[in-house]
Amino acid sequence: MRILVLGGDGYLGWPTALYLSARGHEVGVCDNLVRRDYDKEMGVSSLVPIASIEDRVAAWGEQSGAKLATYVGDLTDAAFVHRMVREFEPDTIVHFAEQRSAPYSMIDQAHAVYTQTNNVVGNLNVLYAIGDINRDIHLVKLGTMGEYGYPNIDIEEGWIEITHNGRTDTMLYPKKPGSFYHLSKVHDSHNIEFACRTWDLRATDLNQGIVYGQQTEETDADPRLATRYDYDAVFGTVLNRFVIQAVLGHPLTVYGEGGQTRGFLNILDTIECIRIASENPANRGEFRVFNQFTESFSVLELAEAVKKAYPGEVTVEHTANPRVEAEQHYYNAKHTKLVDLGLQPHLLNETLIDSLFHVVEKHKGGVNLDAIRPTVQWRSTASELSSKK
Ligand code: NAD
Ligand code: USQ
Repeated sequence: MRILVLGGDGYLGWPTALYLSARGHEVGVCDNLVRRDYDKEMGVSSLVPIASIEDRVAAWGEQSGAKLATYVGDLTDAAFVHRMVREFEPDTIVHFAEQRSAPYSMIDQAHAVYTQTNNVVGNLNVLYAIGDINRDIHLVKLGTMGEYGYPNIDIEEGWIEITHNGRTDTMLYPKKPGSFYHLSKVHDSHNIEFACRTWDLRATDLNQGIVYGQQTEETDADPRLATRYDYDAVFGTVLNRFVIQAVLGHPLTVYGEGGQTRGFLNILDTIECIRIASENPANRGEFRVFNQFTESFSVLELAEAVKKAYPGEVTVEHTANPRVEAEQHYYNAKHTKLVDLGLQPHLLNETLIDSLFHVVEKHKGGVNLDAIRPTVQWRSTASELSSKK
């Protein structure tokens, strides 16, 4: 298949592009490299150094003999997106290319507006390009489990049958997300469902849980092929952060009670889920939703797992929760559709946590300790206008 990976320079997009290329697909990568700018803005960099996109692509050519078509450009530029889709002629577009940090979207008004504009407009431009150029293209879109929020009922895979006043219909599952970032994904899902219904497009929305891990067979083959590892309070995700905190002797930063329960998956399962979704496309007109995670844990359970796996002393600290979220709640989310299509999950175990300790040991010299504690407060409405009358 010809597969265009949008966000192909990111934490997940890059290893996915290599994985699909290694399996014989013709792969193109698109990215505007803005993730590298967020690092500068935050005063941090990936724990594991990453090569430039040119060096990455060249290294993959040497390693595999495969050429990755590269498009450096911004999805919010509609003309660029149309040009790229016409030129590459994809069968599948895998769309990772969004601002993906919840704390970043909650910094202040400007960051919230940027996040929603970047994500919603970029996704709309992709939908219009598919609608105009070739409606057979399958869109595989990265959504998030946080779109659903944490309701006191079971979470279905995208759709729910509702009986109300004696009448029954199948509706999109109600959404109650917890940040302006997560909300941008809800807006995307609604736009995609509308486009499938109206223009007869085919799409798979992957409501992905929190990803951990850093190494894949392909990224391990050469240091220039490595993917990012984020540990700071804005872009680092919880398990990756706890691992680095343990190695640095920093207390594990559990927000509040730590009873927040989330779905998780190994990066090895992310790349395989994308392969499965791509090779088994949705039907024309179908808006298909898969919940893409393999296990759920509370934040405190993760902290205990890291503490148990680490050979040295580890302390767990309950810091005031900067977010507005339920710290104790019911959580039962379905996740059978990817398994039905053949996913064989890599579950979290001490060996995996141990391999992450090794990655961190090797690179810990570059850590900015000031970036570990959370600074973004959900309750704040900071804005450039705050100080003006
Ligand atoms: P990332 O920030 O590392 O990668 C996203 C890439 O998209 C970056 O390289 C960035 O430069 C690019 N990008 C952003 N806006 C763009 C634009 N307008 N035009 C072109 N390129 C643009 O993020 P990631 O962790 O790899 O996540 C990828 C996707 O998966 C995101 O959509 C995210 O919401 C979703 N997701 C991630 C996780 C996780 O735990 N990392 C979990 C669930 C869902
Ligand atoms: N948390 C802590 N301590 C920390 C960091 C986080 O207790 O040091 C808690 C948070 O309060 C939250 C949970 O851990 O309850 C998860 O936080 P996170 O930063 O790991 O994940 P989140 O903000 O939800 O976002 C990440 C990705 C995002 C993706 C989402 C999947 O950054 O792109 O969409 O995971 S999900 O959570 O399923 O929506």
